[in-house]
Amino acid sequence: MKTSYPPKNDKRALVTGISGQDGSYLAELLLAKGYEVYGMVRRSSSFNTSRIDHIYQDPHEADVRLRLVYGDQADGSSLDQLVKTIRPDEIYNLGAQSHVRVSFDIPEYTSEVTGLGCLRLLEAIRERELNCRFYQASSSEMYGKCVETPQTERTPFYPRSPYGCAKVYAYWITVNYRESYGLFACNGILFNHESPRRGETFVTRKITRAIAHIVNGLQDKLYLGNLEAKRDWGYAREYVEAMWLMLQQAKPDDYVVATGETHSVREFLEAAFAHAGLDWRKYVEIDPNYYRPTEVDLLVGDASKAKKQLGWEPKTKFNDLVKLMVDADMQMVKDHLAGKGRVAS
Ligand code: NAP
Ligand code: F7E
Repeated sequence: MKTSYPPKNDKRALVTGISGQDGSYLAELLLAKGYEVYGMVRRSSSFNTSRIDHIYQDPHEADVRLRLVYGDQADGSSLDQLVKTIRPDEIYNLGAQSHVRVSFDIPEYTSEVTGLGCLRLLEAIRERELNCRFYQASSSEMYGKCVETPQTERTPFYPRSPYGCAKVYAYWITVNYRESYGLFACNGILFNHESPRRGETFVTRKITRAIAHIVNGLQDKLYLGNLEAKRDWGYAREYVEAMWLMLQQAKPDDYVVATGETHSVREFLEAAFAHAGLDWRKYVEIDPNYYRPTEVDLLVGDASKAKKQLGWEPKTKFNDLVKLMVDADMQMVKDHLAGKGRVAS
């Protein structure tokens, strides 16, 4: 399909994790700003680009703005080659094994990809003496067993999972390369952010997708773990704007990105089932397999620094996020049953 984009702005961005939730929204944002975008994908036995198929361009088109390139966070040589050949002005490191529960099952792999993957990119930038701005996708999971509430950029970390530990490593190595070598490297400490493109095994999407299946007679029960955990849930489309803003500042820095509100999984369930006119108690059962060896009980972020310095503020409130996710899953199931595929907005 032929696609037209706004005038080029002469900037090249490399996005790892482009096939993920955030990568797809960030790619849309960068393309709309006139960037040439290189998206790193890993080889898979089945297609793994459904979130970006709607912006994919045939590499033979004139004026190609989005190119997909192969690489892997575990393969330093591939990352180095990409940095060397593309010579990006900005790198957004979003690639990760990002599932907290799964990180207990594959801790070594998670550390390799989510932790060391960041170091490999920083080393490639340093070795190639590239004048490039770097964004690291840091996470509120680093606060884990929180030592203060709300969490700010100054709150000490206390990670509670192999994923959280890997993100703490990536956070500090990003700070270290900024301080040691003067790299323009930033950490965005993003609290949970969701959307219709959220992976199907994260709790919000698992719930909204199940509701659409239940309403359409495709599923009877929804099995969940801990309903009491509280999260600060925002809308992913808005959070990628904060990533971009961090790399446009005069100086590199670290920022919390959050809504400042916290809600339990139970509250999400209630709101989502109510929006579909259902009582969640009739459908939900607890399966202890979804419990984690160590849980993060409560997260709530203070994003005042991002507001003050980046001019960034969240717009979508909790109830609206719940509704937009339920509505999108309802529509997706409807389209699926009608034999039509569609990308979530
Ligand atoms: P996601 O949907 O799980 O996407 C992760 C991306 O990383 C996918 O494109 C995935 O590729 C890619 N990836 C996984 N393993 C890789 C490997 N070995 N080599 C190269 N790429 C690999 O995650 P997300 O929600 O968009 O989050 C983006 C980033 O922000 C992640 O680093 C995550 O840890 C972090 N983060 C997320 C949140 C949140 O609430 N969403 C909050 C804070 C931080 P496939 O598509 O092939 O699997
Ligand atoms: O769990 C509870 C679970 O997997 C949220 C990632 O993007 O955000 C995400 O990590 C809560 C936890 O997200 C189920 O125990 C109950 O307390 O949706 P989640 P997460 O662990 O907060 C952070 C910021 C990241 O950086 C991560 O990459 O929900 N929960 N029942 C469940 N969770 C799941 N997945 N499945 C359940 O059935």
